Amino acid sequence: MQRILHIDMDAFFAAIELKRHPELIGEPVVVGGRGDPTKRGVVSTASYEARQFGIHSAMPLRTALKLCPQAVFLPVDYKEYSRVSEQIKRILHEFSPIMEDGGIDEAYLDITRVEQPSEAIARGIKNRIWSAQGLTCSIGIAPNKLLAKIASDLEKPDGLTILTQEDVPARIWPLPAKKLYGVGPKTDERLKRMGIRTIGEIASASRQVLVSEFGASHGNYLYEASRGIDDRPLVTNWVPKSSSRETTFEKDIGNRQILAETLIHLTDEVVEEIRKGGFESRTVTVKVRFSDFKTHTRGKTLNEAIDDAGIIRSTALSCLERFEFKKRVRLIGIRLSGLRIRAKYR
Ligand code: TTP
Ligand code: MG
Repeated sequence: MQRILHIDMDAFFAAIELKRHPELIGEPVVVGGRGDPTKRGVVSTASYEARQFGIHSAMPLRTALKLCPQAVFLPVDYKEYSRVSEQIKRILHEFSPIMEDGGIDEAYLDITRVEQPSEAIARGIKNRIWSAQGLTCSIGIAPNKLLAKIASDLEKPDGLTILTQEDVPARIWPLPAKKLYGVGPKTDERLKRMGIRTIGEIASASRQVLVSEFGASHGNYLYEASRGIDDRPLVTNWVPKSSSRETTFEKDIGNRQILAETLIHLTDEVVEEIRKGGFESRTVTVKVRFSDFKTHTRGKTLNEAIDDAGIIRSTALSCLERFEFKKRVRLIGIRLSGLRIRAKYR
């Protein structure tokens, strides 16, 4: 039996903003556009406090302002949210390398072969994300992607829901039809006209009726999905943007041998990191900060991605050769980028 975990961060953009503005914790907070509710723009997300006023994603900021004039409006800082997202994905990837990136704040992990009970894995993930990022998430674990995603949404925020196939009638069937992946507004409308409002009511329709109404492909899908049946595999598409290490010397260094040895040491660490993740890299970049704080990089892109420590070491050393060492060095670093999933894991 497969075990699929779906994770979705709670009020993601708003939660990140609250870390920067802790004085706003408990207030209705809306993140959207440039943060000016009198200007054009839509709500990206709202804190759970703001949601109580009826504010939700994709609503015009002006409407949100009318619903809750005392709400605090903040601009979208997509760069920061992507950075945090990347950190979270790195954490998740350590729990299982079979991971599908589901968007900025969600992912699926195949934990079938992780030797721990489901609940312990979920608690472990929640604790790691909380201590590393100060953010809460909701996790669903189920025999497939379809049920795992529904499960992660059932007890938001800070939820943890484990579903088995046997839970489908009690936990899934009472839900509105639109909670089923693949039931958009159009399908939902047509279902309503057929007198079908819940997932359970879809499940009680015959395959024949669903196929004649929605066509073979979508009709058969609805028939099976409403029973919690889903055999879509995970698409292991996530790769970190890069892996890097750097170190600042206690005293500025002029000795080339020490620089080379330090670089090799850092290189071995990043190579170990990408190998552990099952990745390989095409681009090696060495960074040097001189005693006057001027920072320069030298890089090389290889013809193909590799994870061979020897070749990456010699590439890094050849990059180091290309600096002019007129001044002493304060910091040295290495970055491996152009990462991809190693052939044998694809
Ligand atoms: P969601 O996971 O849908 O929402 P959320 O994380 O804010 O809240 P929840 O606790 O219900 O999961 O989306 C993740 C982020 O994506 C959200 O913080 C902002 C962004 N987003 C938009 O910018 N526009 C949208 O319409 C939606 C739905 C999300
Ligand atoms: Mg979310």
